[in-house]
Amino acid sequence: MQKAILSGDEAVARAAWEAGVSVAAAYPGTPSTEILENITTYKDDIYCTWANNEKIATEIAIGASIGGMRALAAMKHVGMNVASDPIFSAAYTGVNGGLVIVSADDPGCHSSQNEQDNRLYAPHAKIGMLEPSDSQECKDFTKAAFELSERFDLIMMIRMTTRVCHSKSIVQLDQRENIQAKTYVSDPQKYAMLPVNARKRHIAVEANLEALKAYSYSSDINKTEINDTSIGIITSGISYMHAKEAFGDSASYLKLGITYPLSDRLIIEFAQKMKKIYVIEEGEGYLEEAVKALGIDCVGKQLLGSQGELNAQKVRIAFGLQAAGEGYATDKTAPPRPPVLCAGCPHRGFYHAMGKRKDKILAVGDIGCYSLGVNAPYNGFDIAICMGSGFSIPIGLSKALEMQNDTRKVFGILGDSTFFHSGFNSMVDAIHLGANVCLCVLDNSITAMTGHQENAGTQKNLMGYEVPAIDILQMIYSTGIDQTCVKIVDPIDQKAMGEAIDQALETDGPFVIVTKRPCALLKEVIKANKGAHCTVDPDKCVGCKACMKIACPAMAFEGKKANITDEASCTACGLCMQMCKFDAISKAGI
Ligand SMILES: Cc1ncc(C[n+]2csc(CCOP(=O)(O)OP(=O)(O)O)c2C)c(N)n1
Repeated sequence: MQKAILSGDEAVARAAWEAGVSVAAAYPGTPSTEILENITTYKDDIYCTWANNEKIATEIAIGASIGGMRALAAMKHVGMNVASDPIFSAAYTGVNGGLVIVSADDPGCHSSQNEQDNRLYAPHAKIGMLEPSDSQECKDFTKAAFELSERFDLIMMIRMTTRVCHSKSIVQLDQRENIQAKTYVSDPQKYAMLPVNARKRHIAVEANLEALKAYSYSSDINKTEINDTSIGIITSGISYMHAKEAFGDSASYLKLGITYPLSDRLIIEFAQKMKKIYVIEEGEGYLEEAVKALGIDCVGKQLLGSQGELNAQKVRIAFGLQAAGEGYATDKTAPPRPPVLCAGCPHRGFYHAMGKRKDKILAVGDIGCYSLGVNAPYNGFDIAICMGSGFSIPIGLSKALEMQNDTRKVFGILGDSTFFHSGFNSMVDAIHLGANVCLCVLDNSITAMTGHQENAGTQKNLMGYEVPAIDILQMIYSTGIDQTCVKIVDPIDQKAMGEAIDQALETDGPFVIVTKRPCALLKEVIKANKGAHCTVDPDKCVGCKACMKIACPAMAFEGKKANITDEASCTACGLCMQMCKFDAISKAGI
């Protein structure tokens, strides 16, 4: 049998193909992004697409499922908040073709605005949940999830975490199953969630969950390992790996693969064989609360806490085992390296121009590469909560300032992908309400932060086909905003950028700035810039450090002079040239 070394995300993609999935949709988000990117490998068999947001991705998958095909939607944990509206109601309808939602959680907030534990969604939304621990399980559980979804008429969730998504391990490969499409039969009582139908479907989903719970007792997706019975560990997902690494064979394990609904019987029978029970889990005390609710005495969260990622060392320390030494320790510490905007990043020009007018502005950011503008030297904004809120928080904030006679103008900042995700909805309200705000769309023609995914503004889709790019400007004009209050600028051009911001500051009411310049790391941009870089004439440089204020990582100050120390990453954007009053910087290699 063929084997491959796959990441968890790649294994889920493979599972989708092997399970006969026909439609897959997602909005990118670390650590889930690679699932859809890898599903494109199978684009001859699976129609796969980025959606504008997670709610839409989920609804595309729901549509395909109702239409009789197996379908998958993938998202990062916070994406599930966006998708929760359709998930909670489609949970009542159940499925036709199997429907699987993948939630990739980010304990430790490596690349997220929070570290919510999405296991809590499963009981709340009334969907089944499986938690793989490694890549083989990612494949096996995802395939099983499609079967369980159809067998029990439930939406199934695969709940992963960063280490499961991104670690690689050996996976056995199988062939694609030949899954027959299920003919769509009109059935509004099942699929039209009006109150009269929803009440009945609520009864149905509870019964279906009970049936899955009964199945869970004897399912081999849950595993019991009996070793020494003085300690019994109840665990799931990546936490199983950490527990096993810390305790080895000195404890027994109940490794739960089906973590909703939990099999009470399985937990009770395991606990009865053990002297004491530890619950080892990352994040919230989800399993622990369920175990305690069965009247079983156990320890877990009081020792492990709920913040950050778990690892074997944390487990050892929490449970009083001998800490492993050398393998984990080093006597060197790396200097702190906060993430910076790349050399040539168009967002740098925007933040520099805005920074010069900072006393007149209170800015709200959003989630994207431009989030890095929060750091010094830009200190570009004070507030950032979630995708899209960069254009709606300013509505309330500007009112609050107005009520306190604070004359600063509130700026909202978000990117093209975030604009399509949910930013446009907020813009419509801001303009409709006549809010005294300046809304800035930093359009770099790609979803950069998550690794250059296409979005509705790009001319290619996920499968690589040509598609019409949706024009952001036409969308903005469609709100009916006075067109003299919309400025499109190249953010590197500091004169134009400054003038646009000044005009926004002089305008009472809504103003929109669209900065348009592609991400410096786009393949086409790199190709077009090949060999081009800036250079500093040391004879003209007076060492005033004015050019250092833009904090470009291609530049450094050496021997009392500025220098382009990293010519390879310099894109010759020319922002530094505009900072120099002594004409010491010029472009070369063009
Ligand atoms: C609800 C939600 N979904 C997905 C993400 C992951 N994510 C963070 S930034 C980002 C894309 C930002 O792209 P864009 O707005 O175009 O800005 P850029 O990074 O290109 O500057 C995504 C998808 C998230 N943080 N929250």
